[in-house]
Amino acid sequence: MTIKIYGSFRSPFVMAAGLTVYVKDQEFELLMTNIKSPEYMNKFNPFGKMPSYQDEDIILFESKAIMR
Ligand SMILES: N[C@@H](CCC(=O)N[C@@H](CS)C(=O)NCC(=O)O)C(=O)O
Repeated sequence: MTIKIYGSFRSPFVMAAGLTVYVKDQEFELLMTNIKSPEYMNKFNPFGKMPSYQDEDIILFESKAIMR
């Protein structure tokens, strides 16, 4: 399954997370969603911020955590 990053490259935090995945030669999809929706906040990021990261059942938020 391809890694999914939720957010927009207009955000420097999303760009940093995306670039980190890219330089590690991992394919990823960039997906935009309503980051304030209950579905997003319950599953991906309780703060309603981007980016969030999904690799199968691993879900991360906070760009610095994603980049590590
Ligand atoms: N500490 C967070 C900051 C994320 C953040 O502030 N993202 C902004 C975009 S640059 C955001 O989601 N803003 C929407 C909002 O706060 O409503 C991280 O590093 O991921």
